[in-house]
Amino acid sequence: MNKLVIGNWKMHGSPADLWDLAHAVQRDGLACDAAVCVPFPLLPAAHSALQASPLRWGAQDCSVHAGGAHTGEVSAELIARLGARYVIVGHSERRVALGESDALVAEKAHRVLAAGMTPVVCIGETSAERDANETATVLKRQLAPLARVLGRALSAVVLAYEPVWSIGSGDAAAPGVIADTLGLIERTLHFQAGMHQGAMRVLYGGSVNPRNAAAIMACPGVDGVLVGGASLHPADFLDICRAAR
Ligand code: G2H
Repeated sequence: MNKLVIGNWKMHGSPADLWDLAHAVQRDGLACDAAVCVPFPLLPAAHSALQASPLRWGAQDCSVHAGGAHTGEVSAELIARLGARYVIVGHSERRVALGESDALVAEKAHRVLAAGMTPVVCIGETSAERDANETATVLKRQLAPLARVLGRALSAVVLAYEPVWSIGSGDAAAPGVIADTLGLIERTLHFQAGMHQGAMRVLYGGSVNPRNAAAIMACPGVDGVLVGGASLHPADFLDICRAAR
């Protein structure tokens, strides 16, 4: 399976930035499967700029509700109508700032799948949890509702392991730490959901850049990367995609 590189623009970007990226992809081509997840108001611009491009697009969250009287919410169905293929759910910035629970994240992943898109489910431990040897406990707790809510559909999810201590820090986790933790995730998925190795795509996220991307993507179990800051610069994003080869 091709590696998958997903950009998470967070609360950044503009229609002009999307067109710049589209032109860079048209000029250089894409060396792997890739997508960019943009703020909601940029989804129509992503549709315009990328519809003829191999680069896919997506959102960074969705409502847990399918529709109805939920002021300010955006349903997975509405996102899908704008051509999106991916929706990030459970990013730690939302878990921490908005108190999103493991159960809520699993329900959102279910909504994304029901709307015909791929959920990119983020999991990961804080530095305090790692220091306290609680990484395994935290990851098992985060994964359990996913297995329960999604059942067999779990294999259609893209999982993103993003250690919270690495996000936006400039310090990506060391390849050995990534490989060990992905091994732990794989064993947990086998125990909780009977999943076999390679049954779902697992990405690493946290301070990925053009210099460390090749080493990270060479780690056992890494099927690609979720990229924040470096995805805002087309040249860096495409260099990371090239590192996927
Ligand atoms: C982690 C990552 C993208 P960054 O949040 O999801 O961001 O690459 O800036 O650490």
